[in-house]
This record gives sequence, structure tokens and C-alpha cells, in this order.
Amino acid sequence: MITVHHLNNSRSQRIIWLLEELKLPYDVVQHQRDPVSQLAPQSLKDVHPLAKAPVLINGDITLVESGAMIEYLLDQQDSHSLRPTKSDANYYDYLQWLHFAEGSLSLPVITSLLLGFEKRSGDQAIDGYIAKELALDLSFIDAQLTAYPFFAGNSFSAADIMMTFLLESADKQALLAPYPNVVKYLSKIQQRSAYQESLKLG
Ligand SMILES: N[C@@H](CCC(=O)N[C@@H](CS)C(=O)NCC(=O)O)C(=O)O
Repeated sequence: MITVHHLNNSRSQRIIWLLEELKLPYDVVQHQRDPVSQLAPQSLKDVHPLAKAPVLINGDITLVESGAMIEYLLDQQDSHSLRPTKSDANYYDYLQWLHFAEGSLSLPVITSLLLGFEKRSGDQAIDGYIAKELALDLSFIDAQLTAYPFFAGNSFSAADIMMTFLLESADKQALLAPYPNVVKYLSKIQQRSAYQESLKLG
């Protein structure tokens, strides 16, 4: 059975909405934000160390990115019109907007929300929040690269290309010192001849 860990007022609404569209059976486990900090409770941290919603669990599958959950759920059912096929003229528009939400739009929208919190409380909400998020994400990445040589497992994939630019930026900001496996991964990836070629061309 598909289980969705839902946090009030959060992106997990996307997943519940899609499950309703697809009419797939599922369970929802409710988690409530702390009324002051608005952060997720310990109950969500007990489900996954990132403590973010949504978390989707189905048998051996555990997913913590809503975009990946959407792709996964669309793959569970053939008879829907919620994703153009690759031969449709608008397939890549679909793909672009699917990634635009978390890849581009979420940064300014969520930063604006956090700045609003900071103005109201007068404390260092942004600094504290970003340091915590960075540590969570980099630890999660470090665990993946300790268990596997690449983001998608044993083989290099486009996921490595997506991740490398941001990891290089983190490295330049000296954020990777506590994560030697991530630093080693970057040096390995940067030796790929296509990467080297791309540097010459770019
Ligand atoms: N990129 C992730 C973002 C997950 C995320 O940041 N979820 C927020 C809710 S919208 C959360 O759980 N915040 C609680 C917290 O940071 O403690 C996704 O799209 O699933």
C-alpha cells in the first residue's frame, strides 16, 4: 500500500492531489508543524532523517522529492492523461515545468517566506534555517555517495550532471569540508573526459 507522510500546509498536498486524480489506493499519515517554528515535528524525523514532507513509502521504495514521487506515481498507472508521451510535441514543456517548480521557483518563493518570518521575529531565521538545511541535505548526499559511487547507484547518469554544479558551488563556498566522500566524488566526476571537454567549450 502507498503511504504518504503529510505535513499540514506543505508540498505533500501535491501527492495527495495526484493520488486522487489517479484514484490509486493510499494511506495518509498526518504530521503537524510546530505552531511557533513552523518546522516539522520529530514524528517526521522518525520516518526519514531529512524530516521533510512529503515522504512516500511503497514496499521497498522510499522517496523524499515530490517531483520524483509524481513520476513514480504516474508510472504506476498506464491509463491516465497526466503526462504527455515522449512523442508528443509538448513533452519537453511538461518536463521543463515539472522541474521548474522545485528547480527555480521554490528558491525565491521560499526565501521570501523566510524573510517574512525574519521580519516578524527579528531573529536570524534565514541564517539558522539555511545552515540546518545545508547540513541535512549534504549529510543525505554524503550517505548516498558513501553507499554508491554515483547518485543513481553504480552507473553514472544525468542525475550526476544535475547535482555536480550545485556541489561545486558548495565546494567553492567551503561547505564540503565535513563531507570528504562528496569531495572525492567531485574529483572523480571532474576527471570524466566529457566534463573536461565541457569546461573547454564552456
Ligand atoms: N524539494 C522537496 C521539498 C520538501 C520540503 O521542503 N518540504 C517542506 C514542506 S513544503 C517541509 O517539510 N518543511 C518542514 C521543515 O523544514 O521542518 C520536495 O519537493 O518534496
